[in-house]
Amino acid sequence: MNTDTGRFAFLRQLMADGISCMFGSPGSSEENILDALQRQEFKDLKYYLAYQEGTAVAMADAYARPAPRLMLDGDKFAWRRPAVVQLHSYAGLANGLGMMYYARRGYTPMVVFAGEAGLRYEALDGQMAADLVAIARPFVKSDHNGPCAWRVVDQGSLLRLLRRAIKAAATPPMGPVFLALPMDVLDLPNTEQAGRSLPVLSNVRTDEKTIDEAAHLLRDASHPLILMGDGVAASGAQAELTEVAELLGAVVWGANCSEVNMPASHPLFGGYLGHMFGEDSKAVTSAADGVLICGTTVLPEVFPSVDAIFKENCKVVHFDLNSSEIGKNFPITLGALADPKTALGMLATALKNNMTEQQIAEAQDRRRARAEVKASEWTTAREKYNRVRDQVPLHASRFMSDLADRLAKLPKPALIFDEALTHSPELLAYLPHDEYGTYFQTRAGMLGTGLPGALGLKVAHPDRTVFGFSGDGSAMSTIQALSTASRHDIGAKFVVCNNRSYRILKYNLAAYWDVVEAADRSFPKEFELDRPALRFDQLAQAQGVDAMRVEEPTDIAPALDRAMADDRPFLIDLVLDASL
Ligand SMILES: Cc1ncc(C[n+]2csc(CCOP(=O)(O)OP(=O)(O)O)c2C)c(N)n1
Ligand SMILES: [Mg+2]
Repeated sequence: MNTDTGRFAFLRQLMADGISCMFGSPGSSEENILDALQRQEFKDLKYYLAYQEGTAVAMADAYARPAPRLMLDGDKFAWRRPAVVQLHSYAGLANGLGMMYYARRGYTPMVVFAGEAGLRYEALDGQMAADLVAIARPFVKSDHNGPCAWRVVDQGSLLRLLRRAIKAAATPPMGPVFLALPMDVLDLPNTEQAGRSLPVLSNVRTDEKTIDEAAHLLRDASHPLILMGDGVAASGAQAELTEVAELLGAVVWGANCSEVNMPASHPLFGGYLGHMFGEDSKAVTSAADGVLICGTTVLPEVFPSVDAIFKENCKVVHFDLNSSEIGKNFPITLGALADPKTALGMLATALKNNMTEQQIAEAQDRRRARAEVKASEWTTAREKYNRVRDQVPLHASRFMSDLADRLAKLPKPALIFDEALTHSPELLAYLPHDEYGTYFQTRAGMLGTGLPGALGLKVAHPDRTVFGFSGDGSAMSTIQALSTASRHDIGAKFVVCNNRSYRILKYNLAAYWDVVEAADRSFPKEFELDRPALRFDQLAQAQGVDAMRVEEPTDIAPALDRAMADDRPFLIDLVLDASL
């Protein structure tokens, strides 16, 4: 067999870039690649089979999010390898699009490719013929030249385009990119040399004058605020952000924030602004007179505020690697294209050099006051949770508290994927995420990320304990991820928060009723998931994943014993109180 054709070159290029696995769901138009993958030469390139495309992309997203920067032989600097996803023609690609959007909003480095029957069939409009690049375009990362989606039409440019895809995905601001691969192009001889792709070094530095101006604007604020997002984690700038917050005595709120961008236990971490209502966020943003925005979009709710979110004369500074987010929706005072890590480090130095004694004292007072507020909020919450400790149906806080006791005994913090949705506040209360790269939330309003998300994290960190939380509604949309877990023996632990409803939709509708002053306030029956009564333990067992149902406080310990006993996948069907 001629192993010098494109399909082999394609896989060699992935290996030359240090890519060690891909996630996918194959079809006939990718069969030549799957066939090539069987060769001994590619034994270190592992293929994780997903049973639906959404789960493939969501797994890949979670796999890539905690990926470290790697400096392999031949690299000029350390960079994050993108996750690779194989989808099937238009049908598989279309199924994966929602999760690609989700990856884009989180700056996940990802190369998605799909096969086509072949260029020779172009005029025949055969079954499955579709313009894959056009389908992918709205869902991939864009750079100055437009959406990063390409089709390989000549065998001489297969590796050129693959390396371009890898480069684009891995160059900050990172994101998913797409490549269409006609089968016949991959079956032609390929003489391109596989070699290391070259992402663009993007530790963009802004000048001292701009930093000094930012320091000047911010140090004068008496109510400083920081809005942060996943661009901070992508740049590895958490320590620098925390230092700036401490210097300013500024409360930090997450916006489009689904990772550990700052330790959650820190007195100055305020929480998340939420992804639904701009008016809720405005209560926080409009109280500030000096705002630093870093690594995020302002503001990303489903129903954002159309009117000004900052008060008049508020000084607003924005540092970002994504220039299109700077000053996008609301006017700012100063904005600069800058890598968050570098800019925040420089800003911390400028603040240390320039803050007056009085400004330092005031910042410390704000920090102390905030610590007291946070401690008292936690005392109130704990009292509330203690009152419902033994109730049946279970309150989520009881399970989270018992789980936190177990996880505290681990030598290294567990990794958590949080799609607990309406039960996420209880999770966050008992399992505050402090270590960078240990906590990941769903984002961009995407449903169904919890189960595949736990899998992606466990593939990335096989040596760590991984817990993935999902709502019951959410779990139903990607339940087949459990088959991937048992097939590949990926030892993630899953917790389905089974409240027999789309509970979040009820909260959101109640908020809408307030806006429209509705008289009739009964919830649509479509928000109830009680018929059929879903047994997630049985759905897991049917896919080869061991499981237990937890209904009462006394069920929790045996379930956690089983979950923690070995490194095999395990699911807990957690039956919870559904009241609002
Ligand atoms: C792919 C997708 N489908 C539908 C929705 C709309 N949606 C958002 S939250 C939600 C219900 C979530 O229910 P569940 O997972 O049970 O969590 P709970 O609200 O009960 O905590 C739905 C249907 C969405 N955001 N994304
Ligand atoms: Mg639910």
